Amino acid sequence: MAYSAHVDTFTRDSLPPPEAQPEFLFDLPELKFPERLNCSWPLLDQHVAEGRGGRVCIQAPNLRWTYADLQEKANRIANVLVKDLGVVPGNRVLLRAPNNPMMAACWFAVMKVGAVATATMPLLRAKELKHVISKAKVTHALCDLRLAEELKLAAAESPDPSSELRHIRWFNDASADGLEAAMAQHSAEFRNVDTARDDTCILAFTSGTTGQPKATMHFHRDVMASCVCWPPYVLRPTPDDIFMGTPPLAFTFGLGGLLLFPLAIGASTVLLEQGAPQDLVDAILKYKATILFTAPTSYRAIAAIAGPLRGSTLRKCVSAGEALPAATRALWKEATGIEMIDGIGATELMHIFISADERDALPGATGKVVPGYVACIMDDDGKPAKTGEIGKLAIKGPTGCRYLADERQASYVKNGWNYTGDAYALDAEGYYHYHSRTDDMIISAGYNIAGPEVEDALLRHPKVAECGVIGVPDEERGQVVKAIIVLRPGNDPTPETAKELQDYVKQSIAPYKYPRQVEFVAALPRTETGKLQRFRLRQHS
Ligand code: 3UK
Repeated sequence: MAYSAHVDTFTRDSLPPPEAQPEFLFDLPELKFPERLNCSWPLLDQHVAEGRGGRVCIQAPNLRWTYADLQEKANRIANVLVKDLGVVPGNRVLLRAPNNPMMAACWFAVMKVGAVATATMPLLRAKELKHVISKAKVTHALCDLRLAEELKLAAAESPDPSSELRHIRWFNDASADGLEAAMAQHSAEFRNVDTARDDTCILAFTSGTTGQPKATMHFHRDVMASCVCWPPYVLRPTPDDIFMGTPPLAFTFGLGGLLLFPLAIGASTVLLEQGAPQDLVDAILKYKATILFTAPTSYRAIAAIAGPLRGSTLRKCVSAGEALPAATRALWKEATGIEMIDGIGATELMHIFISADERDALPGATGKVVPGYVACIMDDDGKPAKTGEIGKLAIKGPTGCRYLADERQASYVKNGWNYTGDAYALDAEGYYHYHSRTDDMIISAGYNIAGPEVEDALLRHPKVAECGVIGVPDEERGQVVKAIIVLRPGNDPTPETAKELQDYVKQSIAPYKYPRQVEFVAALPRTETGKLQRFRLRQHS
């Protein structure tokens, strides 16, 4: 390990012991990072140093920053952090905002000062923020003024002495004590802290569909590893691409797709605070976006109004966060003519590790393992499963799971492999086929049934807008398949409609998989990252 720049050693002291960590692979030549690495340099400062400072970097409503502009803002904020707020390398700085340019500038400022960015989802409430603050021992916060309320509550309600949140600065704030006023008092120059490649720079919280959210730790080298694996080998963007999308920057899917990947190649990004379907279609046309990142349900919702996107500048559409039903892929292609790029990623692994580009896409499969990573499907004994056999997905690569002081490290990492919690099968061509989360497999009368397969069958019916399929307890069969369905406008939630949908499923997949129970609802419970919350469907069933 290179000597650390961290003065505050909290994250280093909270790393899982070496034997509990995954094995890391650095086989590709582009993964041989120098020992001293601050990711702000290759992502931002180097562009300016090499004469690309005038290129457009970030756009937002009524705003256009070049690389030099972003660097100047980040430098000023870095000076505020160090000189006004007393940040030392290794401190955890909480970041909280909708996706906007100041959030991006703050993120780079945290990298520059060698601190640890702890970004939080905009919708988190005081109770959840309190957990983040105490778990990460957050010392400082930079927060969009419009999201102040819950953070103020969380900070005030933390009499807990372990909570050390000492300094908060609000941004997008015109007042005399806001961050912008402080920035004006400081120099536009800042010398980046000389961090080690294995100094932690981000703490990313998992979405926590069950139990307390876990904090994953990523180093400067992990940030750069995510930029040199999936993007150049699968996405293949160019410096003229304009990136856009909906995932929050607090979610590593959004951080990569909407900030790191465009900047890694000197391209540009459009940061939008609102991601409703119509906002997105309008913004794609207005900013001439070429690459879109969002979740499968969002593609389904946009497809209905995506007509104007056909023949527009949009050329690549990335789907991640949950399984992409073949029905949704087909719907999007019909609406726009574009074949989607599916990819599975995880907060624990930073970004996407199995994926296929638009030329190699195989409907119903996620894709092949991304260069830099290796994958294995394991049977219940932890041995490689046979081709075609469903098992547990295990991954190794340049990034991997390091939970901050969490016993659950032992269930994610075993024998050096990262177990993502997904049931997959590998085919003879090297494509990985998603079945379900390992603990979501439905077992009914001895049959294993994967909810997403039944969902895909239902989604092909023109009356179905969205659906979730779960197993519910049943005396006779152990479990039976239940579908919770949102109908498209203009259709009636009647027993006849239920019967019609059940018959439709029986005709398209093995009849034993059809949903014996059907319930119609107005909306499905989802996380801020677009994931269906099956445990909530099960709770209310
Ligand atoms: C599921 C998928 C099937 C899967 C993420 C891209 O989703 C991300 O991270 P999370 O930690 O969740 C990880 C879990 O989500 N999943 C994600 N993508 C797919 N399942 N097909 C997919 N394409 O269960 C996985 O274990 O929230 C996604 C990049 C960065 C990310 N953090």
